[in-house]
Amino acid sequence: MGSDSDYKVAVLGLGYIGLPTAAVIARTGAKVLGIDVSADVVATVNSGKVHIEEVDLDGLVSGVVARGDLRASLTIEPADVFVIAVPTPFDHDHQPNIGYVLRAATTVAAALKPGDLVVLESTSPVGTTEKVADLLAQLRPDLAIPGRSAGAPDIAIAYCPERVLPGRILIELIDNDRVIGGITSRCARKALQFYRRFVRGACVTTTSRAAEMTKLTENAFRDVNIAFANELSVIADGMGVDVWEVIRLANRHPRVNILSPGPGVGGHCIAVDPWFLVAADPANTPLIRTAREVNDAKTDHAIAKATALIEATQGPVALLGLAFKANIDDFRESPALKVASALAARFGERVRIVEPYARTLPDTLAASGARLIDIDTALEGCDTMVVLVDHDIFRSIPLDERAGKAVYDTRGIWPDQPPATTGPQLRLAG
Ligand code: SAJ
Repeated sequence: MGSDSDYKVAVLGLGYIGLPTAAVIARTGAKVLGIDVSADVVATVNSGKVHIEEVDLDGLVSGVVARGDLRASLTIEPADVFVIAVPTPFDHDHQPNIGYVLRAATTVAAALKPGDLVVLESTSPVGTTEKVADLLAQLRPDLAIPGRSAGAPDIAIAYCPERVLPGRILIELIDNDRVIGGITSRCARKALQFYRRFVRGACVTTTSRAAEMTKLTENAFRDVNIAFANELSVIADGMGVDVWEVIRLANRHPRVNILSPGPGVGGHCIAVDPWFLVAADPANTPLIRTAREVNDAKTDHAIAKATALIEATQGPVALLGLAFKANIDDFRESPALKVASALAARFGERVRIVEPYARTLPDTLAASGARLIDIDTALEGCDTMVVLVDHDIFRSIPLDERAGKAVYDTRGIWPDQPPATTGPQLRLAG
């Protein structure tokens, strides 16, 4: 392996996972090459800047680029380890699309040499790492591919899912346990040596198929549990019971731990990955599929409730938050954005958006007449409020500043909010 500065790692895909991963590995002193298909991303990283917001990532990237340990490029170069961290979206019919993974593997094939390790980190349907091995075997018949050629393999191939939480990526990249699945156990051991260089959490080895399914299972577990909370919120709403109080009380049971209802599930992982399990075995995934449907339906429920509130009130309405979850600037697959778009399309200029993590409104929202304002202007000028995201800045607003307002709080951040005094009977929870 040589000294650290001879150790070369190529990371394919400089997105939310690839860029932090590349920077963390570069911090260990290895020479890291980040590959991306976007010339803008490559130029940004090479200038020591970042194109995504993540706590502390800007300082880390500027440091490792300045030291010459991280460099970005549009083209592949030889390396000891190739880490694939590209998107795996689903198509319109919820079928997983591994096209980017296979394209990245094709890129890697051109640079492979005996002794190299290829690791797939992208969330993938079970069996994808084996497809990568098949593709490499086809493209590089000169190399002995593990599980595909007789005799000692020339390279190692493994799957190691990322598990980091946006907003805590740099911490969780180091501290979380990692599941490392090899095409063979030798491959898993090779990959284990690589991850031990920068991971403080435990690294556990298994097969590539088990590791792939583990990743999908983790996100499906969370989706099913959020669906339970969302279903409860709708039932409680119909019964006139405060769901947040019920959950707080039920969670006092030593073996009950209910998650939080909200306006639906967003982001690029939990709302997507369970479909990979459903697509693989539609007949045996009624629970996982239903959870997805319950969480998507909760967004429609939130739109209907907010619509009823806004129709029953007058004047400007403040919608608090657009991000897919608290304290981040990521609006991908955001249920808050979906609710805001539906309300802005219907109520146009009455709608004011408060989103401290946005500098401007997305075009469709702006075109409908909605305006971006700050939280103080909203508190002064809006008697109707819909809480869509539980950003800390909203949570910390004391009761005396929101007393007398008509509020629909989809996140339960203001448990002390009294019922609205004007208009029809307005319920707060759900
Ligand atoms: N949400 C609720 N109620 C809750 C918890 C979350 O409505 O009680 C909503 C959030 O508001 C958000 C969505 O669910 O819209 C997802 O947020 P999240 O914080 O649960 O998860 P992500 O998407 O930010 O990150 C998840 C994590 N997976 C798990 O916790 C099992 C993370 O560890 C993964 O690395 C990431 O998916 C991924 O990349 O797969």
